[in-house]
Amino acid sequence: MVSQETTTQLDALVVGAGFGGTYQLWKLRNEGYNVKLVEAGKDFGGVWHWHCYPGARVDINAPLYEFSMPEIWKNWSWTERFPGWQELQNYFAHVANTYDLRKDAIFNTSVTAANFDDRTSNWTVTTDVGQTFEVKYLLLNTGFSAKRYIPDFKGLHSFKGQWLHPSYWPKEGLDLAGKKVAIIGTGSTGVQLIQSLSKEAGELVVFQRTPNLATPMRQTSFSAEEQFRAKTDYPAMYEHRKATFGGIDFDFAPKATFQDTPEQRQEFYEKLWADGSFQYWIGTYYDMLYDKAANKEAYNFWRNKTRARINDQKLKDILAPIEQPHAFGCKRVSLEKGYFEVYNQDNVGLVDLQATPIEEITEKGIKTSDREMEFDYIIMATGFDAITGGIMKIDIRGPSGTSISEKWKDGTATFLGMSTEGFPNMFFTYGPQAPTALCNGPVCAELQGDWIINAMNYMREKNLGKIEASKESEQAWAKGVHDIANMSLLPTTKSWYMGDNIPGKPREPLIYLGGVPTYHAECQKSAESGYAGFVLS
Ligand code: N01
Repeated sequence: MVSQETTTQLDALVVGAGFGGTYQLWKLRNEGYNVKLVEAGKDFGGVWHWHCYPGARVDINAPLYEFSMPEIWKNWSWTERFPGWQELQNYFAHVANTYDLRKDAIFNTSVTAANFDDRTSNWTVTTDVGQTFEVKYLLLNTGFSAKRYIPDFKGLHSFKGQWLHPSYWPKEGLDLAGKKVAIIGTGSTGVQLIQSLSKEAGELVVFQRTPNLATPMRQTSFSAEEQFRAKTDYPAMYEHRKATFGGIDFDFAPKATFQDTPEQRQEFYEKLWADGSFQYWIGTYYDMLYDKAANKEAYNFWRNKTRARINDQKLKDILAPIEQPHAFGCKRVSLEKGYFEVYNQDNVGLVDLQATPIEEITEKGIKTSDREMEFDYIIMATGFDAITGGIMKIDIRGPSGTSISEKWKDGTATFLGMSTEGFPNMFFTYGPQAPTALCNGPVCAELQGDWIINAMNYMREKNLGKIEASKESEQAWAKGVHDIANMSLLPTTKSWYMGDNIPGKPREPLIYLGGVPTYHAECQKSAESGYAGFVLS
């Protein structure tokens, strides 16, 4: 029995203060719900609260990467096409101040457990600082990178220097001048850090397991005047981004790779290369993610461009091998600024972990199969238990007592990538079996947030107590997600999109590959037919 004195009663509890949670807190309050938000960090920002390592910046261009509410964008302008973490934190502060959101946010607090009581149709939610909430709706906005991943390296804790995961970078920074620094991992975080730390560290050694097929970021500065002039077009831009595959401002080209002659293809790739950003892969031929030969063409173009930037023959073969290492676009393509030129510097070294794997971390540094190297710092840019980790690390139990971790231990099952059978009145955003990491964050935060809140409004209007995905709808949705992924090259590549990066995690497509418009249409289809696929009572 929950004690009334120590329990806060709410209509909804929002977990997480990134784009998803921020949007829901604002919107739920507007719709008259009694709501609070709980966040592990000190403020709004989500990944941008945590990811403040040197060089951290978004790789979706402004002003696409922002909310569509006029009172926010009319009073905000960006200084760069790809803003850095400080500017993104300032943006979240602007949103929080505009709507006075902090009065309903509880920071420095993590949700540890949630149990559903079938008699009351409420969730009892507890936190690591001892608060208890009794809420009708549990809204998880934990994002895809809430659970850090540190490989279980033998001897890690014996290291006498300092090791850290980049999402715990000290706010005051690290003084790396003259220091020997190791970075393990060359994902998006690794690439950004390597670019920055190569300018600071005395010596930087990169430990690469898989090359990052990164493309150039065409960064530019923005003036407030330019943006002010463009603002009349913003409402149309927000509508248009919802109609594109990735929630951005362009789409796949409406032609297949081999419809063009080799000369036309080269010209097309050159145009995308000069244009930069994501365009190189989402904007390329529509068959690039589905056809092996088409994908290889794209890789070969990337490889030739990239090898020309690296001086040393051996380094060329490790960073941009002649043989295609994996399908282009099926592992996150990062945007880089001078990343490959970094390896031409005298203070930067590269260890190919495929040839000489790490055997252990020693007191002094890192021992691979052929030598031991000494370091002052080891940076673990080794990623996250992506997409599902943030949800599964909470002990969430539905009416049967089964936990979400037990339910998903052999693979995820969701309906519309926002709900799962056996867990009534619980919704999640930016989670498994939704466009998630292939969707521009604020776009999916708004689409999914609107859909969830409309469902809650429907429940309120009809005076209903419980909404839960049915087993059948969940099975059909999972099958659809798998079928689309199996048509693509995604399963041919080891990546966190497939759960490959965490030992023991089931291998499955964690992302809905049908694109934002199709996803949105599926969600609307259910809503417009009285939430078909859900059991309402
Ligand atoms: O993590 P990752 P991340 N031994 O999982 C390597 C977003 N993001 O933090 O590829 C040796 O991508 C691993 O090697 P491999 C973005 O969506 C965006 O970099 O598995 N190495 C890989 O190189 C991104 O995708 C931005 O062979 C090991 C690296 O560690 C997501 O966050 C910036 C290892 C992990 O790469 C995660 O990116 C930053 C081991 N045991 C992040 N285990 C923007 O630009 C792992 N690795 C917006």
